[in-house]
Amino acid sequence: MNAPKPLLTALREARHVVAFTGAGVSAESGLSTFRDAMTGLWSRFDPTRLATAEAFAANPELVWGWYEWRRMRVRHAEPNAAHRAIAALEAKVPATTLITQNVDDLHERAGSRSPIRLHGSLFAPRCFDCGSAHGALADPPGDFEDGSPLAPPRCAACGGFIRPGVVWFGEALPAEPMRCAFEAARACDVLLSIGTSGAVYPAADIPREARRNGAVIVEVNPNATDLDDVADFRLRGPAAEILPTLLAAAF
Ligand code: BJW
Ligand code: ZN
Repeated sequence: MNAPKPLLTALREARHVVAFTGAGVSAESGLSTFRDAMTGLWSRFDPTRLATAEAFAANPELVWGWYEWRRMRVRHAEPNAAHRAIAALEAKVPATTLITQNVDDLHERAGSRSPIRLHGSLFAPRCFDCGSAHGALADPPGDFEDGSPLAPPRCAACGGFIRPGVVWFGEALPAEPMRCAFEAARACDVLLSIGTSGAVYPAADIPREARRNGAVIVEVNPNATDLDDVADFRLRGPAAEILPTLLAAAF
């Protein structure tokens, strides 16, 4: 990839950079995205129909089993060159803010300091009824098969079911991360939108807010997205190839 010169200049002159990431940044670590084709046992399920409080209330074992399967996949995945390039960018440009929609921990494992998490984490379970935080999860039993239903643990405080600490459809995003994310969007000179379809709101408003405030928007994605219209530069390709090349050329 030959990065356009004006893009390299914008990156070099930027005082504040935002990296805004979605599931595509973890695709090359072997983790499934949401809106690309799903494979395997769970291909017959629509993830959006598992990612709601109503789905959990109706069938906690089904939803908990799906999230435990995903948590296990993340535990066995490794950060890729895109996660590492973002961590290296934080080292080069201290005023870099990483905002992620992802619920995996690959940014942290690549060395990113403290990503702003908009959609929670697979590793922060809490009570469905009273909200109490639950401790670290034990691995599922040895006979747990990928995708099979699994009874959620019970809350030590009230006996309610423990749920995944993620943000489901219809739920509010966490207030403080949202405030910090929009503040960074308004302050940045360059926003890199990496591996996201831009289909889910309010997160997808972050690049739009940055654009309205004069930032240069750079999209890194092999495919067209709902954010194409706000991007000044559209770099088509896998993040693990494009990002290291781009950042090495810029810095
Ligand atoms: C690569 C690659 C490679 C592949 N390299 N790239 C305004 C308009 C319309 C609807 C709404 C609206 N505002 C709110 C809504 C409703 C709803 C919503 O947005 N619906 C839309 C789908 C229409 N939003 C909500 O419900 C939100 N809550 C809310 O609005 O609350 C209001 C409220 C206020 C006050 C009180 C109460 C309520 C919550 C949204 C929560 C989203 N949660 C999920 C699940 C998290 C848990 C889990 O992981 O299971 O978050 S949904 C899912 O989508 C997940 C992701 O973070 C999110 C974004 O997906 P992402 O990351 O973009 O993935 P994909 O698959 O879409 O895209 C992957 C991209 O990667 C693709 O472009 C590929 O091309 C690319 N790619 N390989 C680089 N190698
Ligand atoms: Zn409880």
